[in-house]
Amino acid sequence: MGDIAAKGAHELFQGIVQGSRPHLSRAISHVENGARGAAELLSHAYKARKGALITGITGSPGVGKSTLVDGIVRELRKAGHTVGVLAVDPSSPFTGGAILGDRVRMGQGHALDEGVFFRSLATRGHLGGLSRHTGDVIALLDAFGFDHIVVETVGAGQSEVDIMRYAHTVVVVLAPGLGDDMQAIKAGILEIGDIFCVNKADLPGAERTRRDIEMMLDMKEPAGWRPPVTQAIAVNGQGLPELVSEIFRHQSYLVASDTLKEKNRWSYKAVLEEYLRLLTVGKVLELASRDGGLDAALDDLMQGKAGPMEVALKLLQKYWA
Ligand SMILES: Nc1nc2c(ncn2[C@@H]2O[C@H](COP(=O)(O)OP(=O)(O)O)[C@@H](O)[C@H]2O)c(=O)[nH]1
Ligand SMILES: [Mg+2]
Repeated sequence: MGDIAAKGAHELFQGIVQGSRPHLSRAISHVENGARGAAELLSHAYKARKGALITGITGSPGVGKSTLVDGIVRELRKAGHTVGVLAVDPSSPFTGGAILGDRVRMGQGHALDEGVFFRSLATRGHLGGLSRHTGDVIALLDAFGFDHIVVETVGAGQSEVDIMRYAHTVVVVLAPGLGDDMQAIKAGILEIGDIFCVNKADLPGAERTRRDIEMMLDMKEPAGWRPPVTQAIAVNGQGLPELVSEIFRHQSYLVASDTLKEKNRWSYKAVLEEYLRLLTVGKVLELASRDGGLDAALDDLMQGKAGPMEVALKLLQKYWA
């Protein structure tokens, strides 16, 4: 866990706005490791955000998200846009490190392209699939000046809801023949998708899956935006131009309907919630575990001397000022 002094933070920030990728990489590492000085760096970065369009890609493991992201990046590059890609990986419960597969495999085809930047974040066991630092790293990428930011996240319950708060456009990826996916849809994925993509359309059942989603969308109250259901074969790039054109169409819709601002405000609320949690819960837990206060509180609970509300209030009074 390195420290960056105020001067270091400023220098890193200068490097970022001047387009230095090594500076960007280092800044992300500092943020990920919670280095001292990261708060100052981030404060610069948030103020210098340039307004990248942010697309979230979510869905069950194995549906082809990473492969699709690769194709999306290719299409965005063809259209002349620069892209920052953030893959939020499930962390191993033993080491807390990101699973290496995606880190190595993703982005290989773009290794020499200056207009693309790939990075994975470990989730570090944070509840939901998103790293606690996702919002901060998005701000760094935005300050760097990418036109688009694409975030891939594991589709595991709460994470879909979390990513929705940082993304302007959420693409829910499904694959044919996965009963689980239909379960997931019932569990709320339907609510968060701005675009649905049935990937692996080379496998049997894709059309059926597409129709199932359309039917479920039919049952919803019509709102301003009807999520399109696209099909793709990510491994050979089929359907990718259509998917990317739907992403563009959704982003134009957000601007035209004036909901982009609303979305940005909502995503700042998510960021603020993270910071408030860090300053309150994080601070109390850290201080109380240093001087035995946490152990004492747990003893009280274990021995039935006090209820959780009492104990929590006491901890707040003692450690949070
Ligand atoms: N048949 C088929 N396989 C695909 C397709 N897209 C991805 N895959 C494969 O599905 C597996 C999982 O892909 P990956 O992109 O890692 O999925 P993720 O876990 O959702 O990121 C890999 O072996 C891919 O090669 C597709 O369109 N058709
Ligand atoms: Mg993946």
